[in-house]
Amino acid sequence: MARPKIALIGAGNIGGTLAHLAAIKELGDVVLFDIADGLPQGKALDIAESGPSEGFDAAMSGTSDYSDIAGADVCIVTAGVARKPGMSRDDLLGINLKVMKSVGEGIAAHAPDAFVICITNPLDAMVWALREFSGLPHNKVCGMAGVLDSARFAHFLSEEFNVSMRDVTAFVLGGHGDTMVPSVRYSTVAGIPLPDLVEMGWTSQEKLDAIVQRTRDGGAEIVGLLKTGSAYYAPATSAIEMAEAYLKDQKRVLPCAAYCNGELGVTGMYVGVPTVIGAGGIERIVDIKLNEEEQAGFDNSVNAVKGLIEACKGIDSSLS
Ligand code: A3D
Repeated sequence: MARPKIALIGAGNIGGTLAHLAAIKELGDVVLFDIADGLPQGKALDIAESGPSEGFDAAMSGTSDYSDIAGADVCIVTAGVARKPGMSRDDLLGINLKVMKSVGEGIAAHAPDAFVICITNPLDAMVWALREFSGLPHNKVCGMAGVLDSARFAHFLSEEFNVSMRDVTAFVLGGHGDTMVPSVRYSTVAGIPLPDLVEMGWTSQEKLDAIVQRTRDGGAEIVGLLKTGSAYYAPATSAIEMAEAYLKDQKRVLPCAAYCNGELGVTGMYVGVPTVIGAGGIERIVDIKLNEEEQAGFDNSVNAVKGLIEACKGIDSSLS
């Protein structure tokens, strides 16, 4: 059977890391696409030359021609611009919306059967726009954010409790922005919910609140340290986890930006919710019940995303 084909639209920091991870994990042959002359070709050749040492079988190529993504099984979209210090994700909206239009049209023309994972910020609005521009089915277009935000939360928790990250399950809902909702009640250490761990004296409520806030600010913390761009190792790893779930029909339960049709009280937009990812794409949204406080935080986050979608419609009249 032929290897799956993975198209990476955007060959910058995340795109290059995605290509390297996809190769090392032998998920399929990789095509890097970018408008920057020589960048996708250069990264593809560099990664291919790591093959003999790493011992992977995966073809690598770089291109600026959409016809080369033809028949891709998975497209991961990072095209656009990233944050610099002092910028919010929302500041990227105008520029990246235009990019989503060209990417959406490129995917629709050449890879209409692909499972599409958007990473470009502001995430929840960009994945909505990308779906609108591409016209692909809603279950085949999603956004990566919840896996990353949950991984950040899990990392901070494992440090606080001094336990293996493998035993921490953390869970972040809502839009990928300052209003995201790290769920304390649904996050556990080996199945023990965080509120129980506070009662058991493993940590204090104050420390837990600080970890929740650090999770919300996780992207900005890295932007502040790097000064030239935003995080890319963990974002790429998170998207590869989602792509692998699709390609191997793993039925993974992963939080991601999915199109809601009434689930969690949301209709007609993308927002971070727990989903099941398998060969059918987003096969299911896990319609969990939130308590009053969680629902208020989630609604606030949904409203922030709605505002961004309205702003997109104001910029591009074809979206209204
Ligand atoms: P960067 O290294 O700048 O790469 C972006 C690439 O996109 C560059 O190589 C550009 O040449 C290319 N590009 C620009 N316009 C187009 C176009 N029209 N078609 C094809 N390629 C184009 O950024 P990055 O890889 O660090 O980040 C990419 C995006 O991901 C940014 O929008 C970030 O804000 C976002 N991001 C999201 C998360 C989430 O968790 C959602 C995390 C980190 C970064």
